[in-house]
Amino acid sequence: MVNVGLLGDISVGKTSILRLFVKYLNKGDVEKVEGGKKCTVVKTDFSGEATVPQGDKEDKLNEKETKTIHPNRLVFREDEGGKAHTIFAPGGDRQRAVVKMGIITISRIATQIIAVFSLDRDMKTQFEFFNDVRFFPDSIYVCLNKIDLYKGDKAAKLDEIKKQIGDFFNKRKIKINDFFVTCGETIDGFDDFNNHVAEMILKITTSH
Ligand SMILES: Nc1nc2c(ncn2[C@@H]2O[C@H](COP(=O)(O)OP(=O)(O)OP(=O)(O)O)[C@@H](O)[C@H]2O)c(=O)[nH]1
Ligand SMILES: [Mg+2]
Repeated sequence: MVNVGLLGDISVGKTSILRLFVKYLNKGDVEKVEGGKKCTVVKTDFSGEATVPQGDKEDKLNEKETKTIHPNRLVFREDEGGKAHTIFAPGGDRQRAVVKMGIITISRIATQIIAVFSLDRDMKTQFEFFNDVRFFPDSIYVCLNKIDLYKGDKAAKLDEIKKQIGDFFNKRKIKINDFFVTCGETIDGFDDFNNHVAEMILKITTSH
């Protein structure tokens, strides 16, 4: 049994990634991806998702409809062998005490961490989020999300961003096991990057 925590700054796409994986499980698509296998949803809990009040939409990051207050959760089972795994996706708005409590709780109980970054905005504030997280395993996984919104010379710039992230965590004596480049929304032409979401979660849960 693996407990995975999806951690990252506000609106990087943690909940979208979890919802997309649930869709892959429900539609049986999880068998079709690289390293795919038959798995079944045991339980989902997205009740910690709250509608963003109009008044809170003053900045660009809050233009979305919902934000996570209490951690979202998925429990699924590998059909063969019957192992169950739990994925937690707490909110990213660490200025709110109740959200921050979720982040701290999940960072303590997760045996594997996926640090999620969005490729559509500055890395600095996204790093600041992780300065507040005190409990980390010795090694983590990194997800670079919103590849569809990433402009510019992809290969070269992605290497530079991976290096920055590696340096940031290595300074804290945290090793990076692997990077995954994903798209958390279903957008034409980005199916492969949707698949990467399922491949990432399967790889992390079924390899431990
Ligand atoms: N274009 C694009 N949009 C995405 C992608 N992933 C997520 N989004 C959008 O980004 C916004 C934020 O997504 P969420 O999944 O709520 O982000 P979050 O990290 O869970 O946010 P908090 O829990 O509130 O911190 C939503 O409007 C999503 O539709 C992606 O890969 N590409
Ligand atoms: Mg969320």
